[in-house]
Parts: sequence; C-alpha cells; structure tokens
Amino acid sequence: QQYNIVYIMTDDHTAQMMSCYDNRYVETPNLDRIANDGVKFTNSFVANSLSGPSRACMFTGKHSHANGFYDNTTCVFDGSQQTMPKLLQKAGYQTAIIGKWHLESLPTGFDYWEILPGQGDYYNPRFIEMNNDTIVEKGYLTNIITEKSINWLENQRDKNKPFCLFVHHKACHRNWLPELKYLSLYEDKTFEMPDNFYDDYEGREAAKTQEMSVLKDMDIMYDTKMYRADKDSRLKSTYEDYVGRLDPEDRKVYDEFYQPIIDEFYKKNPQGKELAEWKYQRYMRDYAKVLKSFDDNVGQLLDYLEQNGLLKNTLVVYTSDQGFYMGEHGWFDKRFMYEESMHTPLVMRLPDDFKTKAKGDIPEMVQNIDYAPTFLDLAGAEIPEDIHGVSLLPLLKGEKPADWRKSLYYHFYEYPAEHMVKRHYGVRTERYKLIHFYNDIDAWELYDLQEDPKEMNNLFGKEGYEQITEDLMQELHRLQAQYKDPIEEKLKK
Ligand code: SGN
Ligand code: CA
Repeated sequence: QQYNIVYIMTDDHTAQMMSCYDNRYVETPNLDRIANDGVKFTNSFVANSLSGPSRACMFTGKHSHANGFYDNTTCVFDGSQQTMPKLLQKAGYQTAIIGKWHLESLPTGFDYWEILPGQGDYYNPRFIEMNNDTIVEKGYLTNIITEKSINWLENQRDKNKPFCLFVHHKACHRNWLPELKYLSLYEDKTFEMPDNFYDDYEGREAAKTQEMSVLKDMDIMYDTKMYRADKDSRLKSTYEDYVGRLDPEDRKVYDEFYQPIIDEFYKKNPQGKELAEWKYQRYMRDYAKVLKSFDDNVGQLLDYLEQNGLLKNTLVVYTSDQGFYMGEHGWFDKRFMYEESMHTPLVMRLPDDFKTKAKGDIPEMVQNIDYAPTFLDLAGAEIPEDIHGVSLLPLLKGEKPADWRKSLYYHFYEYPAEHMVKRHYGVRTERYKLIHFYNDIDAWELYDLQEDPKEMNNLFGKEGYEQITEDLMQELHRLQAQYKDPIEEKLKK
C-alpha cells in the first residue's frame, strides 16, 4: 500500500506562535490537533532561513550550494534537476502544489499546480495557472488556497493513484493583512515583550548592523497600517497597492477598523520606548489575526480528509519555511542562524495503519532537507545517493537510531540585501552553536545553548572554550566536506 502525503506549509510562522510549542501568546487548536494525534519534532531546523532557499532545500533534499538556489533575489530554480516531486511521480504518485512557490521558474514535477506570483496577495489574490495565465480570485488568500486544495482532492486528481499535495500558504508573511472578520480579534490582548527586546548586541558584530528592528525598520504604514495620505513612509505606496486590492465595500470595513487607531496614534505621537512597545503590540496582534485564519483552514482541510476517509492512509505534515522573530533581540524577520529563525515548527499526523508508531515529542535534530528522503521512503521509492537529508521514517516508527546525526549544517547567503543580515555559515550540535559571518566581515560566534538559550553571550575566543571551539571547527569542516560546500576553500583564496 502507498500512503498519501498532504504537506501544509506556511510562510514565516514560528514555534513561539504555535500553542503546542509555546502557549504564551496564542491558541492554535487545529495545528495542535495534528501534533496531538501524531508527533511533534522539538528540534526541527532549516538549512538556510529564507523562503526560496528553504523551498529549494525541501524539494531537492539538498543544501543550497547543491540545489543552486541560494537567495530570493538573484536565483532562478533550475527545474530540470532531480526533485522529490519528480521522483514521487516515478513511484506512481500524483503530485500537486497550490499556493506560494517563490522559485522564479515555473514548477516542474507536478501533475497540477496553481501558484502565487512572487510573495502573493492577501486580498483578491492573483494566481498563475498551468497555462501561465494570471487570474484574480475574489476573497482572502488563506481561504482560497484551502478551497483550491479541497477542489483538487475532490474533483481534479486521479483517484486511483496515491497523491502528494503541497498546500503552501502566504500566511503569516509580512505585511500581516488580516481576514476582515478577524480585524478586531486580539485587540484587547497585550502581548508580553520578550525580555531581550532591548538587546544591545554586545559581542555580536553582525547582529548590530541588521535592519530588522521592530523600532527602527518596521514601516509605520506598511507594517503597522498607520496610513495617512498627507504623511510619508518608505513603504507607503506598496501598502496602497496591497490594501487597494480590496473591493470598495470591504475597503470601507477595513478603514473603519483602522481609522480610530490611526487617529489616536498620530495624536499621541509616541516616541522612543513608547513607540517600540506600541509597534510591538500592533505587530503581534496583526500576526496573530493572520495566523488565526490559517489555523481555521487547517481544521477545514483535516475535516475534509477525515470525512472522506483519506486521513487514515495519509501522512499529514505541517511546517513553515523558517522560523521568525517575535520581538526577540528587538527583531522581526528571520535569516540569522540563531534559534528563533533556524528553528521551524514541524508536526506530523501518521497514517492510522502505520505499523508501530511514534507518539508525542521527537527530540532528534531534523532539518528541512530530510522531507524529500522521508516522502520517498514512505512511497517505497529509492532515495538517491546525492540527497543530503536522511529519512525520518525510522523516527516516525518510534525507533531510536543510535547513529542519528549529531550536528546540523547551516548557510545563509542573501547579503547585501533587505534587512542586511550578513552572510554566514555554521554548525549546531545539541548543546553548542558555532557561526562564521563572512563577506564584508570576518567574525565568529559561539553559543552554549544550554546555558544561554537566547544566544546573548558570544563565547568565541573566551578562556575555557578552546577545546569546544576546536571540536566544533572540526565538525564544521567535516560537514562542509561531507556536503561538498566549497565556501571555506573559496575564503582562503
Ligand atoms: C519581502 C519582505 C521582507 C522579507 C522578504 C523575504 N519585504 O522582501 O521583509 O524578509 O520578503 O521573505 S516586503 O516589503 O516585500 O514585505 S521570504 O519569507 O519570502 O523569504
Ligand atoms: Ca518565509
């Protein structure tokens, strides 16, 4: 028997905002339902914390230097290369992707696809169809992606074949435009600020020069919606374009909600810490609203699968393309190899008749390059030698492989670019993290995640850490050799 796969992915959703990982901020009952009926990976990471690269890693099972898609700004995915969807097709599967694609070239390896142009639109969104025409759909993107996914499952697929469906949401990506029915949700809630919101980045050069600060870089109109025609802001016109997509009657509802907040904001004109805290609350509320619509939609899709007898023989996977900062270090966005962005949520509901089954938390370190070999393994297909990831199937079967990987490799390339996070690579073990920032900087960082989980204290070069550093350097070079990442050689020249 071949199991089906439903892979649900969000954009920029982070474990701090998923109640089965962290219950400080919001409830996500439908995402938790996947975990409660299945497993939750507590040490799940990406290889390059950015959308396009992360998707390329996922589809190929390979690190960025091997799949060729390093960054969002200069790369075009080479669709002629080996990918997991193509290999699944060979194994007899029907494959489909609906939603965010973000790899520039058109999809290959899918029997059906309907993708968003670039980042996509929350309101009355555009879709690119298989004939390369762009169409506009009425409504809220998160709901439309679910409708299209259910429609494919119900009416468009070949019901005699197993399937792998990729449901790729834009939620919860910037600029967090809520579904109109949820505009007022969370407005009475005050979110507690992380205790390192006012980080001074001491001992961390690259962290000092980023441009992803809630206070400094979050745009007052585009991000926090404090629009006024007579004022200016850097992303004002982008904001006008996105909100301008609403039908006039919906625009009225939207404006009526924000107008009193806008009036109060400009009257009070908060500055300094007061402004930072005000922006933080706006950010958290809008993000939580967008997430709420997504969580509802997960519930709908699970209900459809259950009511149509599909849940029992389907692996349901939920993950995000990376983590995100919810004010930690004073930030939004991702990119850094620090925990909040390298970590990504990962929960799975296993097929009912899966022989022995894992339950609860899985603590082994896993990475998004592992999804491809896992799905191939589940489909009974061969896993090509050149794939970097490893199958998670043994872990899903409740096994505890003694030789499970002891370290993870990471490499981020998109610099100079928006948010100005410098290029870096590094190694993460269960306890430590060693990072090298390079290009227009040459700075190493070392963290003891057990003693300093918030990565505030750079131990590199400090007395007493010589041996640990030496061991991590060796492990880093071992991984670079194993994956054939030529970077250190290039830097030497
Ligand atoms: C856009 C956003 C950035 C974000 C990147 C990458 N700016 O450029 O804030 O970091 O996407 O995000 S915006 O003004 O266009 O909203 S990713 O998740 O697609 O990699
Ligand atoms: Ca993303």
